[in-house]
Amino acid sequence: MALKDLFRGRLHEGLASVFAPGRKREEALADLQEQLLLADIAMDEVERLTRAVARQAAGRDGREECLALLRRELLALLPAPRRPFAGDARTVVMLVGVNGSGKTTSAAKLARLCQAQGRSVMLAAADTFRAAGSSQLSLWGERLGVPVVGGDRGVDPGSVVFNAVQAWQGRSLDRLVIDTAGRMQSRENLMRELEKLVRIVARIAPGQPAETWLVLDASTEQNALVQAEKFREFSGINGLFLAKLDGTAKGGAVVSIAARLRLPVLFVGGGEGADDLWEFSPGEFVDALLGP
Ligand SMILES: Nc1nc2c(ncn2[C@@H]2O[C@H](COP(=O)(O)OP(=O)(O)OP(=O)(O)O)[C@@H](O)[C@H]2O)c(=O)[nH]1
Ligand SMILES: [Mg+2]
Repeated sequence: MALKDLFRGRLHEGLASVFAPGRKREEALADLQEQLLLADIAMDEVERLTRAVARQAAGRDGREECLALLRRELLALLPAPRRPFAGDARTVVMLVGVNGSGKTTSAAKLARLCQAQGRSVMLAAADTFRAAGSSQLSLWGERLGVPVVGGDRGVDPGSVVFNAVQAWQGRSLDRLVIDTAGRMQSRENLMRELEKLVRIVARIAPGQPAETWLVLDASTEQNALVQAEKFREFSGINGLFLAKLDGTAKGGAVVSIAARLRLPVLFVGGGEGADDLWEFSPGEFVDALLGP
């Protein structure tokens, strides 16, 4: 399944009338603004997009031409994509985020992807906060046949991370995916703990974690910016994992999030199964947003 089949924006329905031939310019632009807002793109980006289209669309009135303009402007808002798993560099990935955003499921999906790519992978269950935190990932590990390093509830997550990185190195595995406990970005002590986890990884494996991704729930992303700023401060995120895109018809919020954070969206989660993972492609995403 392609990304555009997972997520179907409704933008095209409204756009048909916006770009109808013979429409008054002001009316059309006001409509365009409304349609973009309905797609969940935030006001700042909507204004940028509308301004850009207005500027360039002067003198042109073809629907196709205006759509192409909008498509190009939407693409320009999204940071250039990156392919974190393209090479064969040994990589530690750390997943961080608020409670329930989809970290554990996403860790399993990434492990599955590594397997599909023929890479050896290990999972680290550094969520020792909740009783079920570690066992949830262990279950995934069993199902997928991927080794999991974990710890009982209440164990210092730092020690789990320490053991996991050592085991990963000792066994010369390609990738290690570390699942961390969900935490509110406003809880300073929990954020400090995350900072410590990153330091532990770096001490044992210099240069790692090469990837630290903020897992965002695509359907409840209102405060994604605040989240991202805090997580960036404490754990240096360099990419976004957008989970639960299947649960929203709106997806336009992705545009605002990625544009403002200047962080590339790397993967998209679209279901509760291990195979429900998509590599993010700005082009495909914008096509899905615009619709057929
Ligand atoms: N539909 C859908 N559900 C998802 C997706 N990713 C995760 N979920 C579901 O969302 C819920 C929370 O997912 P988890 O992976 O446990 O989230 P988490 O971030 O690890 O949660 P905490 O560890 O409690 O912070 C579960 O019911 C998952 O099955 C997705 O891409 N699509
Ligand atoms: Mg979890």
